[in-house]
Amino acid sequence: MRLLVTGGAGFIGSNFVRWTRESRPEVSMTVLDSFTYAAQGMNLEVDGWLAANGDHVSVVVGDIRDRTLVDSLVAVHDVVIHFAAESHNDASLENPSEFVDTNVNGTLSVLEAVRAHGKRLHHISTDEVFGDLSLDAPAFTHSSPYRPSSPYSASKASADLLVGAWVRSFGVRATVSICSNNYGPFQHVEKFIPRQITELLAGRVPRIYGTGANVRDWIAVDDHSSALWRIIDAGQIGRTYLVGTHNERSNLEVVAALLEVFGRPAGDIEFVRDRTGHDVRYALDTSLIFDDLGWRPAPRSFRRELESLVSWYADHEAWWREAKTTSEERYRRLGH
Ligand code: NAD
Ligand code: TDX
Repeated sequence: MRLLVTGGAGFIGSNFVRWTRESRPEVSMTVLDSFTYAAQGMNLEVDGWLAANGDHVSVVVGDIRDRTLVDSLVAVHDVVIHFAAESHNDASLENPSEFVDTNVNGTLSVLEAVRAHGKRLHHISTDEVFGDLSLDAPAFTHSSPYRPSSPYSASKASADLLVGAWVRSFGVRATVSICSNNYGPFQHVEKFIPRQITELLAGRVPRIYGTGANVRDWIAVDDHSSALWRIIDAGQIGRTYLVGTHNERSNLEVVAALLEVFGRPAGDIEFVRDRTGHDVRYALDTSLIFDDLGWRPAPRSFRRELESLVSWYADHEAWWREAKTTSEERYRRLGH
C-alpha cells in the first residue's frame, strides 16, 4: 500500500508514521507537510529515524492548499490520511484566518484530489467539534450536534462537513475519526502537557488557565495510531468513529501528577489568565469503534506514561529549546 500522510511531520502525524513503519512494514509512505512552526524542525529526523527508514518514507515539503501538488501526489498513492491542520486553540484566537484557510481550504483541496482520482481518504478530526460538556454530562455520541467554540474547532467542524458532503454527493470513499487529547513524544511545547513538563525541567512552575477544573480525556498517541489503522482496514465508508480511552483528568489532576513525578510540592502552581471561550470538558462515547471494529487502547498507567514523557523531554532538549523560547514569549504577551 502507498499511503500519503498530510501533516506527517507534526506531532500526531510523525508518531503515526513511526508507528506504521514498525507495525505495517509493507506500507510505503509519503509525507506532505509545509513545515509550519508546529512541525518544529524535522521531527522524523530525530534520533536518526528518517535516515534509517528513508527507503520506505519520503518527505515532500509543500502546502495542502496547493491543488496541483496535492493532485499529483494523490494520483500516485492508494490511500490518503489527512492530519495537516493548524491545531492550537490559543493561536486560533490570535489568528483565526489562517485556521479557516488551512483547515477548510486545505481539506477541500485534499477532497477534490481524492474525488478526481477515486482514492480512499481518512480524515482526522477532533472532539472539539461538539463544543464542550458540563462536568457531569454524558459523553458526546455520534448524534451529538456540532457546536464548536473556537476558531480552531469551527474550522475543523467545517472540514468534517465538507468530507460528509463529498461522500454523499460524489461517492468519495472517506471515513472520519474524532479523537480526544493526545499525549506523547514530539508534541509541541505550546500544548498543555509539554509546556508544563518543560517549565518544570527549567525549575519553574506549571501554568494553569483559570481554576484548572477543565477536563480532557487523554489518549496515548500510539493508541490513536492503532485506532486509525483499524479504521483504514475495516472502517465503513461514510462513518465517523469516536476515539477515546475514558482517561478523563482535570488539568489540575494532570499537573498534580507531574509535580509528584518531579518531587515538587503540590502547591507549585501559577494560575494564569483563562482562555477565552475555554471548553469545560470533552468526553467521547467510543462504543462504535469498540463494538464494530473491536479496537481497544493498550493497557497503560497514566502516571508511568507521564514519567516516560518527562524523560523523553529531558533527553530531547535540543529539539524543543528554540520553540520553547518563542512559545513562552507569546504566552507572556497573552497573559497565559
Ligand atoms: P501539529 O500542529 O503538531 O501538526 C500539524 C502538522 O500539519 C504540522 O506538521 C504542520 O507543519 C502541518 N501543516 C499545517 N498547515 C499545513 C499546510 N497548509 N500544508 C501542509 N502541512 C501543513 O498538530 P497535531 O497535534 O499533530 O494534530 C494533527 C491532527 O490531529 C490535526 O488535524 C488536529 O486537528 C487533529 N487532532 C489533534 C489532537 C491533539 O490532541 N493534538 C486531538 C484530536 C485531533
Ligand atoms: O499552559 C496551559 N495551561 C492550561 O491550563 C495550556 C497550554 C493549556 N491549559 C489548558 C487548556 C485546556 O483546558 O489545558 C487544556 C489542554 O490545552 P491544550 O493542550 O491547548 O489542548 P486543547 O485546547 O484541549 O486542544 C487539544 O485537544 C484537541 C489539541 O491542541 C487540539 O489540536 C485537539 O483538537
